[in-house]
Amino acid sequence: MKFGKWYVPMVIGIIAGMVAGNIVIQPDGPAPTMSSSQIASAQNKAFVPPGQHDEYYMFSSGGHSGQMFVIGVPSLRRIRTIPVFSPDSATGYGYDERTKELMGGFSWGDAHHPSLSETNGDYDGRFVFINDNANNRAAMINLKTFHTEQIIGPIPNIMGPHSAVFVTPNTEYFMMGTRFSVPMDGSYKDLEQYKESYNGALQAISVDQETGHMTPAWQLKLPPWNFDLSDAGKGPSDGWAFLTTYNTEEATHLLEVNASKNETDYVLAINWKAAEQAVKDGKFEEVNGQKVVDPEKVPGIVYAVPAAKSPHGVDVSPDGKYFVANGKLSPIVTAYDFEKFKQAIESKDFSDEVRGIPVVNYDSVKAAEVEVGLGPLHTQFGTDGYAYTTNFVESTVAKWKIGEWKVLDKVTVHYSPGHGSAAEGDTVSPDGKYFVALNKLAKDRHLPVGPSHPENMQLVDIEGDKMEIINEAPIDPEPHYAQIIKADKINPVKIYEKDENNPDAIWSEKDARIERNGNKVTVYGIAVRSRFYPDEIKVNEGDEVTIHLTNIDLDQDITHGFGINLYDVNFEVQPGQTNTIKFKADKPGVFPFYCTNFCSALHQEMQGYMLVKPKE
Ligand code: RUQ
Ligand code: CUA
Repeated sequence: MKFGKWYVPMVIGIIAGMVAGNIVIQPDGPAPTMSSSQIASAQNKAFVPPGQHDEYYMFSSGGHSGQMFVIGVPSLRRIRTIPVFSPDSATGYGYDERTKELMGGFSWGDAHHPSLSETNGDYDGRFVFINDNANNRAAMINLKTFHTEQIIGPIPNIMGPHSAVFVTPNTEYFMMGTRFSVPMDGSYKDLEQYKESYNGALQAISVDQETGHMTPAWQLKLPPWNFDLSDAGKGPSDGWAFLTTYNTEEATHLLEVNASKNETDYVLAINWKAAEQAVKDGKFEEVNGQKVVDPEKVPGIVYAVPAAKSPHGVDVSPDGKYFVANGKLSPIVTAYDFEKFKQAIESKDFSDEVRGIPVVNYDSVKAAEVEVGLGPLHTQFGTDGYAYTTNFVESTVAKWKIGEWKVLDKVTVHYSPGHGSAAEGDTVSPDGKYFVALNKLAKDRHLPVGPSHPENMQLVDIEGDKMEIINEAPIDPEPHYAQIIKADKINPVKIYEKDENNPDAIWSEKDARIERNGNKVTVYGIAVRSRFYPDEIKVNEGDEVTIHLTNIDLDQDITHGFGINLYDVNFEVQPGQTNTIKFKADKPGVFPFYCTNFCSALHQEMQGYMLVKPKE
């Protein structure tokens, strides 16, 4: 393969840029970046008047907050935070029994890439999935309720599933590639044994089409490299997944230098239908209860395609004909022609083999190298083959076009964009119109709030020839990726259906009661504007208390909370919902409980007493 030598000095500059950033903070706030006519036009396009709804939902990862943010586009208003991997005292997430169990003993997660469910390659508005890079988990949020319904993991044999989650076009699976390599069986091995005893992995998760429930399906054993991002093929490339690699140097220390030595790393192209078949044919090994396929022993599943220098994102074009690797340490985006890739593997047009994986001849499959700018990380698509790449180092978004393979426009963003998200921009039919740059640094863009600043989202109008920034908003750490879906594709329920079969629920105050069985006390309670039944709960010190609470206000947005003073207990019941909390009455005394969620003019009266009788 021939990557020109011209970019080598640039790479050194890029590495320096990655470290230092290229931003000078203005002591008195930012220099004006818009003229008054630009401001007027931006106001027209991005303003959503009070009482009107946004045209799109954006589902954004909350990064190491562990949560998911729901944001309106174009207003960029944050509408909701959905608790996923971290507790949320406001909603009682992580406190009530259901969500405590979901969290599985962890108190945080590192959410990176949301993925909306798809039908025929288009978002269908049923579910959204997200990975936890820290604890090898994935979560499913049901978009009927906007509640996290399932979390799976920690999944054995994988470590740091960063290149996740990206659903296949009919949500059959999503794939999770690992950022870290470890001894796959979970054993202890010294780092000196890295090359022989450590491995990366790809985890396929299958999805139940009715419920959205996730099941670990199979795993691929991969070389001890770092796998960064992935994307699923579509159309002609359906059945394939693409995965970027870095640290093919297999370094274990000072990766900043030692993982940047090779001129090329790879995109791995994975024939997941072949992997599925291998599992059906029994060509796997069972490791910690997981089905592990070793591509060295089962050829035809994994191929490597050279890519310039530690590529970051990999993105499949809407028509599925190209996959593009974003250079990160090289100022190019490389587009590969999927048809040529298939021909190359059929005719065994390989230039090399690495760890038993055939390396496809770069020049045979490359469609183009697009010089997009410094530090390209991710690409999203618009209509008619337009593509938008975020350049981290130079703080720009570059617009280019499939087929023309050259930059047509650039807009400066503030500052250092990671991912970008275009309206339905990774589906088979992107909408164009909006692109949100998810900038890692805000620096001087908002009122200063101490040494650390929020992240910064900027809305770019991509309808015309020239891109234009028309809105921006600060956001808590940390949107990695986000997906933007047309609002009318999502139809949330207004209340929880009354579930007469739930043994924990009661629907009339006449059924409210406290049952005792030895030292176990069970409360069947009701929350209704503006009282609790019962409003006196008398227990003995040391009792195990279970409270089932049903909100019988079948009325949209009338949520009640239930907090007990000094008992570290708070949870909520949404309209029609039954929730359960368990705790030990280990402190004797008198403890008021009260509704924590403002629900009516008599909300302040919505209270009661828990009396904990001391041990004799
Ligand atoms: S990564 S800034 Cu966690 Cu998605 Cu590219
Ligand atoms: Cu119920 Cu406030």
